[in-house]
Amino acid sequence: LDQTSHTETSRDTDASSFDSTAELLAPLPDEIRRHLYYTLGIHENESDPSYCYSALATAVRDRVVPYWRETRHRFRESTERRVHYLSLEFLLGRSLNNAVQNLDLDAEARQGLHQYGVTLEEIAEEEHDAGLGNGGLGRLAACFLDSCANLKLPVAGYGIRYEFGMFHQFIEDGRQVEAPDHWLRDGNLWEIERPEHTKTIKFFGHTERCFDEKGTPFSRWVGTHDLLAVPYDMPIPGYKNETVNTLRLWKSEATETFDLEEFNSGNYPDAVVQKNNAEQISMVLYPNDASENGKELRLKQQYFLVSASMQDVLEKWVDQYGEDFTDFGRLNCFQLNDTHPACAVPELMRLLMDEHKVDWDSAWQITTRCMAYTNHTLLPEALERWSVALFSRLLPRLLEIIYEINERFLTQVAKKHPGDTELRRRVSLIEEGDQPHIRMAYLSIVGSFSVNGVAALHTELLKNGLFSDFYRIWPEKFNNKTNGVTQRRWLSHCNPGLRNLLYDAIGTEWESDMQHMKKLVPFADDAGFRHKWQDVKLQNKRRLAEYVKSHTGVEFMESAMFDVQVKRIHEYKRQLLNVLHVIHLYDRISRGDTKDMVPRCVLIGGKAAPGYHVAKLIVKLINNVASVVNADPKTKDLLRLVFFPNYRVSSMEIICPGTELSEQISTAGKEASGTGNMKFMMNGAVTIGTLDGANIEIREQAADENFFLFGLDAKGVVEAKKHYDPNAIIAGDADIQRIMELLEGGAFNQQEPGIFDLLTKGIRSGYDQWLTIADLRGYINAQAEASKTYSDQDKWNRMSILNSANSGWFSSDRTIQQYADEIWGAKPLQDS
Ligand code: B1N
Repeated sequence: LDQTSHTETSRDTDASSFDSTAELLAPLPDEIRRHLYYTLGIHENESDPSYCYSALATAVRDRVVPYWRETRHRFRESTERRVHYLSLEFLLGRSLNNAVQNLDLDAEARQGLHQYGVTLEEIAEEEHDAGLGNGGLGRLAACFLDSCANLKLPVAGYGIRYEFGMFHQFIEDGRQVEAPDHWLRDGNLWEIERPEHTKTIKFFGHTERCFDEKGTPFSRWVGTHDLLAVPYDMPIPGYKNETVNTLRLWKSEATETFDLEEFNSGNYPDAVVQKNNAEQISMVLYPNDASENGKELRLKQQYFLVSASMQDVLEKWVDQYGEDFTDFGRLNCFQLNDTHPACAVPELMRLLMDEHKVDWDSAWQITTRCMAYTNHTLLPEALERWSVALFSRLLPRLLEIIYEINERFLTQVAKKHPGDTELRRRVSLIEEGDQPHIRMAYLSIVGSFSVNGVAALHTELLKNGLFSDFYRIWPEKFNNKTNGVTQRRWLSHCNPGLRNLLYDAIGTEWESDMQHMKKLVPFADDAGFRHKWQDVKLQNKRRLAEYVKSHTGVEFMESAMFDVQVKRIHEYKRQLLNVLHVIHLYDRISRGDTKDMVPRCVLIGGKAAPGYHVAKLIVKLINNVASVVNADPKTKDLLRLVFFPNYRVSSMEIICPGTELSEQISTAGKEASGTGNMKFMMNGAVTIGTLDGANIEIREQAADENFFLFGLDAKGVVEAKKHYDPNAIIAGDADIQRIMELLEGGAFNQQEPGIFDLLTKGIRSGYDQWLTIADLRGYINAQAEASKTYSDQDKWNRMSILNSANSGWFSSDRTIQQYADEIWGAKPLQDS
């Protein structure tokens, strides 16, 4: 035992019976005052919202800490299986309200703030979003941690403490402009630095072949450039259950000896620059959602996270069990959030063999017993491949191990399928060619005991498409875990009006067990209840309209249907299809075809990857169409379009409660799951969507008549591509023809001719991968159906209630229970 872990252990043992510290704390209002005075040094009458935020957050954190220490103690003492969720992204959003809600401190917090003349809502706005993720994949990791804590599961998250999270999006002249997101500028009250658990990470250098006393050969990785990984822990409080789990985020720093040579040679400035190089690794989140980037720094980030986290887990193991790794695989599980942490496979092999003298066969047995891989995308451009050349320079020892894994795997394949060299070429971990590449997905499959997709359709497409060779080799590895979202943030917290209505109607159990939402079904037939339901929606629409007005200047009419599409901007998600429909409505209004037209307010929001030119052009188009539509007096009371800037977790908390129609219109077979679709459903929005990702399951749960379906299915898409002729469809459909005439005639870019040609040419191309025109007629018709339904408000409210009532399946508690039962074999931590 080294000194630090020893003291750590004995300190924890001392604290075994639940701590009296909690009882030392005064009532929350007094604690807020105390922190204002003593922690912040502020006089009562100098307090402003930002001081109040700090005082309340610190007081709430003090309440979290004893549970946190207690949970960590139980985690360390437990002899059950532990799970480590490895992810390059955790899109947490804000923490204050989450902690207040989960520790049941709402009333006390409001009472405490009262004397300073601020509300909880106002001061919550002071907190910067923790935007350490791009979109669905990162937010899923955050929802999963919340559910693990709710279920008292022994799960720790491991990620990177990016200095800069997801960029801030401004719109200038209709175009996206990026600005850095320095979320840590005002400090982060929700983290505790743990320098005593710092790890050393190696890069570069080379390997040497050596022999031990018995003459057995082994490899040594030498001549490396080392840097430090310093952990910062964030608390993940469970819902009113005295459990607080940990998210450990690593920050990179230079070692003290890092620059010794430079210093000694008198090159002080260069030495300081070297230090900066080390700190670069955790500097910024790569803003590419579901697209490849292949940059050296990104691979460094991946290995940095993986190596620090694996060392951390192994160190705790050795503390508890010594150098005997027999049960390591049985008692540990690493869930890989996509292939981004796939280096975990060779890194665990390396640590076991090189640092702990475990032989290859035992190390491989242990590794494949504890790795589990989740795939999140079928898009070819998002499948990670790293060039062998880069890998051999940066991580030479890992490359050696990957080659050996591959050789043994291919030998095994050859034995099973003798003579099938084509199969061996297809499944090889190395893609051969001028520049050979490592296929990270294949490495993850070979090294894991479980491979899962994130929605039923997605998993089927993995088994029978992308990974079919591997499915034939190991059918037992493959399984589905349909995504979910936490109802604590995405219903209870963000929609207090609906929460209170639900409390009155069906009680409170749904907050920790969403199966209870089913009790709401009979209320759909209760006219009085439907009325209350509609009233809550109206209040939420007003809140959203104010939010839109203050951020864009555009007025939403409260009686209009609120039609929303918020998600990353990507061609496959087809924001373009949405715009084409808006242009269609605008065209009808222009022609005076407004009989029975249902007023609509359309909101589109999301970020485009900075290097994704077409996505950025789509943003510009949305803004230009919005300018023309909103400025035309004829659209008054009938149609509004806005592009909502800087869409993020905290904006979704206001957007989803006020949404009536949820746009989930990706080309079938392309959206692995989607999770925004689930948040909208919980909040009573009705979906207009394709048979893609989790939409299919949403429609099954809500029933067909409560979902507006259109478009080709995944099979139909493959079929249609063989003879796709968009120009023929356009020519044969007068509405679509007029849409294209408006677009191509420059109606939305009079001052900037030609700027949208790339988009219109794409739409007209027989090679348009996203089949925009193929689905447009169906989409327009489904939209008309939605409008018609909306004009019967009673019918609409029924659909809305039934969507919410049947959304229980999409709780991440259900998803996590399935991970725990079917993959991890994890059980709740026992109360002490
Ligand atoms: O993961 C979500 C799914 O609900 C979405 O359908 C899916 O698109 C999303 C590389 C990704 N897949 N792949 C990514 C993110 C960042 C990156 O650098 C790929 N994100 C998804 C949750 O399952």
